[in-house]
Amino acid sequence: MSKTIFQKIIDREIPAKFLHEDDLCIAIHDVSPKAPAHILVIPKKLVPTLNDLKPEDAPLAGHLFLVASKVMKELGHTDYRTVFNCGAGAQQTVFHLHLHVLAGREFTWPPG
Ligand code: IU
Repeated sequence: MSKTIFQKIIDREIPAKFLHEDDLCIAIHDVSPKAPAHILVIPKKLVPTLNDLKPEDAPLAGHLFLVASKVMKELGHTDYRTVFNCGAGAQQTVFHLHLHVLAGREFTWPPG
């Protein structure tokens, strides 16, 4: 199976702007930001979608949110939107789990 674009970023085969890295995940700036701050928190483990998370991944899932919160604090944001797009019908385009975190503008609800 060919590597996802995020796996190539994790493996440093293609560049990205890193904000965080640890044993479980990375956080990078989205290359096409939808807000003044738009980061992606990406597990190193290849989990294609939220539907593929297993009960044993619970600590990993929680860790993604803690890293999101830490990075946004470091960037000076207390108000932000977190999004997992799950499946093509929800506009997921990269099938390697990632948490979007967006900040720095007004958001509407419900999302489009
Ligand atoms: P999605 O939820 O799968 O649609 O989000 C994929 C995101 O990955 C999207 O916001 C892209 O702008 C972003 N991205 C990136 O940051 N770097 C890349 O090389 C590619 C996509 I391809």
